[in-house]
Amino acid sequence: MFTAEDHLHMSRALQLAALGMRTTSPNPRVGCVIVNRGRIVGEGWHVAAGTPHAEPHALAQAGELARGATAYVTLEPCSHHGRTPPCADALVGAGLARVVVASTDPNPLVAGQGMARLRAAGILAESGLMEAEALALNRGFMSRMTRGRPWVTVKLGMSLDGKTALDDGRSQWITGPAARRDVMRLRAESCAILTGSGTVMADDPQLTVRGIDPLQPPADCMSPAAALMREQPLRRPLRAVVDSRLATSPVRAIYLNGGVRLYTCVSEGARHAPYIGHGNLVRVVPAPNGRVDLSAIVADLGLQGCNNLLVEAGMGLAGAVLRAGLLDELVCYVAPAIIGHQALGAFNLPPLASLEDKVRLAWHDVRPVGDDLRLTLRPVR
Ligand code: AOF
Ligand code: ZN
Repeated sequence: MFTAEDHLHMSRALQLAALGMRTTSPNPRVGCVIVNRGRIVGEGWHVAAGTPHAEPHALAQAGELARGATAYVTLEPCSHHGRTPPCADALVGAGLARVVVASTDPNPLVAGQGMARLRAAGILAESGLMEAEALALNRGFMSRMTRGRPWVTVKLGMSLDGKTALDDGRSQWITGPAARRDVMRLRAESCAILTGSGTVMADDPQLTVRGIDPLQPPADCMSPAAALMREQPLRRPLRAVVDSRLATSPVRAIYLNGGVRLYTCVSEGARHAPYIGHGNLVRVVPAPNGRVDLSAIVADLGLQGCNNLLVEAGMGLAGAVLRAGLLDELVCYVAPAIIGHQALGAFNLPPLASLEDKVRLAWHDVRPVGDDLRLTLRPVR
C-alpha cells in the first residue's frame, strides 16, 4: 500500500525528526515533509517543547501548495490543545489530501484521535510506514507513555578483562578521548543522568554535557524550523544521584554545580539540609528489604518528563539496575587494555549457583570508536 516514493519522503521526514535528538525532550522527535505532485514543498521538525510542532513548520513553508498535497509525518498528528493547537486541525485546515504517518502516538491525549480527526475531515490517512524506525527514534518517549518510565541505558567503560575501576573505585580514564566524546553525545541525547554514591565519592564527576552543540540543520534548509534550531541553546540533562544512606560529601562537584535530584532512603529532614541549595532537591524513596527501590526512582524520573535515562555508575548501581530488571540497553566501551583481577568488575551481583543463571544479552551493535570498541547490547527477555 506504500510506494517507493512514500518510503523516500518518510525517510526524509525521519532524518528531519532526528535533528531534534538533543532538544525536544520531554516531547518526542517528530519530522514532517509535504509533497505536492512529487515535489517537496514544505519541511519541518519539532525543535523544542513549547515551540511549534513539526507540522506547522512544514505547513508554513508550503503555504498554498499544501492544498491537495500529501504530508508525511513520523508521529501521528496531535489532536489536543497543549502548549500548541492541534496539528490534525492545522492539516485539515490547509486542505491536505493525504497524510502518511509512521507511528501512532501513545500519548493518552492523542492515541488514535489524531488519525480519526483527519479521516473525519475526508483526508486519506494511513499509518505504519517505516514504523520500526520511528519507534526507535522515540523509544524513550514511547517507554514513558506506555510503561510510565524512561528507556534505561547503562553506560560502562571497561578494560578488555571487564574491569571498570581500580580497587579503590577510581575509573578515570579507562577508555580514550573518542569514547569520552561519544559519551558526551549520549548525555546530550538523554533527559537525565543517574549515578551512585560510590562514583560521586571515587571520581567526583560533574556529569554535565561539555564540548557538544545542538545539531545543526542542513545549510540549504528553508524550513522555519531551521531558523529556530540555529538559536537553540543546548538542553542540560537533569542529573540525579542515588545515595541511600547519605554517604556522599555534600561538597562534591556534582552538588556544587546545582540542580541535582538526590534520591535517598534517609527520611530525617535535618540530614538533607547540607545537600539542599544550589537548586538541589532531595527525594526520599522507599527501601523494601533495606535496598533503595530503583523502580520508584525511574518512575519518579518518568513523572519529571524523563524519556531517556543514562546510568553512569559503578558496579553497585549498575548491578542493582540489572537485578531490578530495569536495563533496556547496555552501551559498553571496551579499551584494549588489561587491568588485572584485583580491579572492580561492572556489575555487583550475587554469586551464581550455576552458569545456567547467567544474565543473557544480545548484541545490537558493535563498532570501533577511536582506539576502543563500542558494544551495544539488549537484554534477552
Ligand atoms: C505532533 N507533532 O511535532 C510533536 C507532537 O505540549 P505540546 O503542545 O508541545 O504537546 C506535546 C505532545 O504532543 C507530546 O506529548 C506528543 O504527544 C505530541 N507531540 N505531536 O503532532 C509534533 N512534537
Ligand atoms: Zn502537534
